[in-house]
Amino acid sequence: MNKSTKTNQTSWDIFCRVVDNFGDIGVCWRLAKQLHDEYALDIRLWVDDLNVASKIVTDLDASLNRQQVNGVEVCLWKDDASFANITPADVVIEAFACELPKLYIQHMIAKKPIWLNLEYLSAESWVDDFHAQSSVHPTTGLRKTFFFPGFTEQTGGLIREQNLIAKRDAAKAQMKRLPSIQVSLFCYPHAPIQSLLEAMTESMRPVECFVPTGSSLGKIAEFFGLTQIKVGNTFKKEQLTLTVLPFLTQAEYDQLLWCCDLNFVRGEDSWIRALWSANPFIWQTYPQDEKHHLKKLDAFLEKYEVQADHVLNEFHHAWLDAEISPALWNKLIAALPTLKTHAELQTHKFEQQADLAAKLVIFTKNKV
Ligand code: TRH
Repeated sequence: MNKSTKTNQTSWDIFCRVVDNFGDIGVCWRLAKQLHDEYALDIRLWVDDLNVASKIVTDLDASLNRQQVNGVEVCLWKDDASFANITPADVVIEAFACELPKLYIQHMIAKKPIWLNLEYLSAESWVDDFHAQSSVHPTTGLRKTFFFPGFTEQTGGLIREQNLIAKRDAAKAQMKRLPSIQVSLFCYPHAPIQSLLEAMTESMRPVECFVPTGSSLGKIAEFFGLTQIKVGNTFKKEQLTLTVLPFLTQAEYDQLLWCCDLNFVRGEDSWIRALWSANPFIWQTYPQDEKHHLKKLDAFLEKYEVQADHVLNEFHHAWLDAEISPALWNKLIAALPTLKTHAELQTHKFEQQADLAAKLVIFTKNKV
């Protein structure tokens, strides 16, 4: 632990509501573990759905209301009444505006912990101004600070464990170059999956596509003229070989991202893991009202220094809002060597900034 990032606020509560899929718990679990591992903090992670959580927190027993997993105390966030005898921690993280239990907030009045709302990640420029702003809670007078992760020094930074880059580089040094293109595919089922697979069959180079099991399997089965496919299945059609993988641990998923020449990712957490892989990736933003996700995409592409006429821009927009043609696929594949150089440069740029956990700890230290 770095001396300058030591904090006296040693007990932290993180509240996580599983809204949808795995991103909410994916981010909260990663952060909880990092705060424990790197800063020796006592972390309680309150989760409202232990069944979903157990997909990410692989050692979790979903039948237990409280348990230690990898040094983090994971607790079921039940009803309000279950917080009657809970003393708040020194720092309280309300992830993604999940709304803390009312009784817990009442206990916070006496304790006055540092109360942070951890926001969703966005590369939009307004984030710089809103990060670390606070407001007074109307009924208790407690101050809540809005902590925005982000891509600039003015924001709360990106989740990145201290040893991640070294681990990635060591793993990459062992990898062999293959004649085919290795692709990982993690996407929402509304993506133009069938057009992508069709384009891959006509690829200028053979493609090996790896799909961790999930909600996109139905469309993939349809593409191969089947009603169902399962983990372990491999299919071949012209230039495309597709294999269905099990749902990986977060650590295994990182390794897949490091191995592949191109990664399709989505949501929030897999997006940033793809960034840290330093390999080219295509990000499918989480769909939002009034197509706000397109603005989020453009804001990111700008921070990632992608010009409007660049194939990465064209491909991202086609993946989000249209279809993938064989010509567009082959244009992307032809550009892979330059895309890789671009990815390495960009990743290196963001690696220079302090990460989210470090910024949270520094913030709490400066508060006392
Ligand atoms: O699953 P996501 O779509 O999650 C979210 C949530 O839907 C959330 O409500 C929304 O607001 C947010 O997106 C933007 O995608 P994400 O964020 O990439 O989370 C997936 C997690 O699953 C991530 O931690 C990586 C992990 N993962 C594995 O551990 N193993 C796997 O095999 C795969 C494919 C992913």
